[in-house]
Amino acid sequence: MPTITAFERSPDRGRGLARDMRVRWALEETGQDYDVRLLSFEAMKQPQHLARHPFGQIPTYEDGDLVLFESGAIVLHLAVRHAGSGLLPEDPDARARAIAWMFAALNTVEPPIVELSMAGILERDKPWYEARLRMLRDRVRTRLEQLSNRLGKDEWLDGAFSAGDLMMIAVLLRLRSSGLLEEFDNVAAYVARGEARPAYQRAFAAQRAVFQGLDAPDRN
Ligand code: GTB
Repeated sequence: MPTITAFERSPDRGRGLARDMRVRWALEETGQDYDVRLLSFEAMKQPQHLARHPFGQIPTYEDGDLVLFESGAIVLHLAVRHAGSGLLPEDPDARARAIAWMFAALNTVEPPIVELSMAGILERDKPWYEARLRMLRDRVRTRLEQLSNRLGKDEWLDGAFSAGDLMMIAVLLRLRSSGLLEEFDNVAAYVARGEARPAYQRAFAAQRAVFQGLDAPDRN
């Protein structure tokens, strides 16, 4: 059974914002049971974990001899390995486009979102914070508007739900408390559709159970 790593005490208090959530979601979409190794911040920097993850972070994924880091690489591996799960389309062109959406989520949409949330944590007491906040929120808004234009009235980004949607929605969820998602009705509805998926619900409950000190709920 694969083992992933996650925060022993997630700073988000079980709101599913840390990047193990997207891996848990992909594991659930592909129907895999998995173990979770919970790590303190200190343990993440020890040699045992650095052998799994050169940057001392979570999540990681271990299955037999394979050890992987980077949430995008792990989700892509699961989607390829469990081809029947539908996380990647069979048609080669559609598959390439789904992978492009994964990269877009990680490389184009996530960076301004991370910058915005880091500013809220690290720069709140600076005299220029309000001006910078406005600029960072506008940068995120630009991406949301572009995404909204592309999505239009569609259910998912490119045909059926794929790993591209999983990654995009996991990234967009980091905006939940910003109020920005609500400015774009179709994007907010898209995120809600992702959250409503049973696999997402199981993954969310499992990471929340860690915060609440409970056993993970049974899969069904
Ligand atoms: N590119 C890597 C990936 O996609 O896997 C990035 C991995 C990463 O940033 N991991 C973070 C980590 O291990 C946890 S997810 N940080 C500890 C460290 O670097 O020492 C980032 C995260 C953390 C907490 C919240 N939160 O509480 O809301 C949200 C996101």
